[in-house]
Amino acid sequence: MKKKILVTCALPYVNNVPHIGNIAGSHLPSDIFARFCRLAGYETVFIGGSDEHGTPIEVSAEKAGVTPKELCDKYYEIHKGIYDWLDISYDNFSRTSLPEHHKTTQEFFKKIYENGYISEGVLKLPYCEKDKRILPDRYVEGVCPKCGYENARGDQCERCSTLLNPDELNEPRCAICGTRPVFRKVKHLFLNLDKLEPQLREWIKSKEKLWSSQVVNMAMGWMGEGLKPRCITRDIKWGVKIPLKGYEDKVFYVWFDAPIGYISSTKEWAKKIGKPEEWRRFWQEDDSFIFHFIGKDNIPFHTIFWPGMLLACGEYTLPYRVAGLQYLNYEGDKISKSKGWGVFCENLPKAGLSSDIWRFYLTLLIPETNDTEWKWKEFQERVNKELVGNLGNFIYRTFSFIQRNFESKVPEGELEDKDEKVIDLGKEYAEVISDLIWDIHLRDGLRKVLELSDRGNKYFQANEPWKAVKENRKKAATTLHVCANLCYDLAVLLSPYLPKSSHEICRQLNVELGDMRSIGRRINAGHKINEPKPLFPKLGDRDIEDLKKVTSQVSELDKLFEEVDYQYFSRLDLRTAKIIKAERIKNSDLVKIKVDVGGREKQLIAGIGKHYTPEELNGKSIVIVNNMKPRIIKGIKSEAMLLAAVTPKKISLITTDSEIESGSKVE
Ligand code: B3M
Ligand code: ZN
Repeated sequence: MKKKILVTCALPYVNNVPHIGNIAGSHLPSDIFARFCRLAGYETVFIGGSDEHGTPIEVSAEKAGVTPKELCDKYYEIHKGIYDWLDISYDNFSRTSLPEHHKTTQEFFKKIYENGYISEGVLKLPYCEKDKRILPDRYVEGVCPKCGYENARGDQCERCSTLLNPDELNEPRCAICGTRPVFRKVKHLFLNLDKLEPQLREWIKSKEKLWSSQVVNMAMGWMGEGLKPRCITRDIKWGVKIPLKGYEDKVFYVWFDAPIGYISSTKEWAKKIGKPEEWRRFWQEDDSFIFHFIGKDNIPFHTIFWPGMLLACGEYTLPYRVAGLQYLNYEGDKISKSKGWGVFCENLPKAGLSSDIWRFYLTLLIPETNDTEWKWKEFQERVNKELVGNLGNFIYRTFSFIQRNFESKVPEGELEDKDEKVIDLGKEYAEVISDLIWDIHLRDGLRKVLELSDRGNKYFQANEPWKAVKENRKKAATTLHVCANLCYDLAVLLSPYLPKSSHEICRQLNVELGDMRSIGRRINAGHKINEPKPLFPKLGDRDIEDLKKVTSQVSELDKLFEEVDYQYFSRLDLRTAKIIKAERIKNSDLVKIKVDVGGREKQLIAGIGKHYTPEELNGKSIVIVNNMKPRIIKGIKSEAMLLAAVTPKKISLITTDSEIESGSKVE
């Protein structure tokens, strides 16, 4: 029977633009793995989506002055665009804000509740008397009770990864104002991890050989202290509502609903392909393999909390493997948006290189066992040496030799033992590479592909077909017959890693890309190939300098959410202005407004026609941006911009509180 595989990638919070660390740390490895599973002929579904709830989203939205929904709508598109550009082959990329997910979460909860794994308890919650609010976990900082780290957050210690409750922190302080919070008693719901402990312990033990030691150790370490009930509700508004009386104004803790997102996204996929029940085959049948790809800080959630939820619910298959990845750093330091330190993905399309080139180096940097580091020097060397000098060279020299000397037809030749050995290397490597990828040694898999190409090059070199073609044409024909076949095998083996290049090799070779089983003597004598073209560009020092500049730019998108200093603010020339004349622009919501700014007349166009009639506007004292670059709107010049408070339904002009000369500075 065909293996059934469900691959998931940690659902990113959509409150910023992803950087290369996010790609190498989850999206790319899960994509390579999913592509491999499809190639191996397994039934494969690759699931992802955005994590749109919780404090991280609320905090970012608050900072940006938008609603969580607005923030997520914007960033969801950006995230999706980047993953598409990088050929991350999600079968479905969902959102946890969708109704399907809310429903799935609530049903999941009800089942756990019926099964007796939920209890009610009273929490002492941190309340900041200065800020007058209950502080979300992340808004409390203090000393980690386990490792003594001084800046541990109320939900998790970043240094030792221990999951925490805010009241467990020593010397707690409010992250906003620094004062010591007081603790208030509030009713909440808890998942009884304590009851699940024996089952969880046994389950983790059964994974000891399969999982990497980091993952097992982290899970066991956390287990070691004994499991306590964990709170799954929060006193905030943005999130999945709790279907239980008395809890109407709370929502689920984000880590309760987020992993259920894997299930809801699979459901959405099933609907999309027109087989709405198909998701059950992956989630509710014992013979499916569920692979979670996640960053190391998410390990406890995926090895204890999530499986605990699944066990409590009793209706779903538990994960088969949890692949916990470490971090990718950049040139000796942590990647940092605010410092402009890193490669930021929104810039990649501008950089002019194929996505495969980025995928190539990032694959070599997948932090499978240790943190890894992006180095431009190494990027250049690897691309030039491996992609251009090794792989690209082998493919190009093979195809162009066939074009020049055999009229673009793969020659027949006569294979001797030594040639047979080489032509069968594809099959041999396919086995080795498959085992490596299945064990999630993805980097080694790619190294093996490159090694195969290197052996191809050496074979070509040793047989000197450029000489043989004059002296012993049969021999040259044999060499090229073997090499053409290796090129095809390479294209197949390369396809989980560099999908575009793999297709390009097949296009030049004039064959369809097949799956693993098509490897080995696929190309027959007489097969006509297309015009050869080099696959990869060689990167000079100048190129690297340019790439560095382009890719480290922090986009306007993120700048929007940055704090500004006074100097920045003072570049705006804000002034009061008196409306002299307002006039509706035909067939639009625009109004043409003439204002007086301290004796000077200016004209501006504003989209407020739905909310104000020209008559209402006349005579008002408003605030404008006086040094706006003039723009032409509907053929009319607009020399300033007026300020207004805006919601999706309403617009209200900013006016002055008392009579004041027009043209007064607004500060
Ligand atoms: N959004 C945390 C993170 O992005 C979280 C993962 C959810 S996976 C279900 O690191
Ligand atoms: Zn700690």
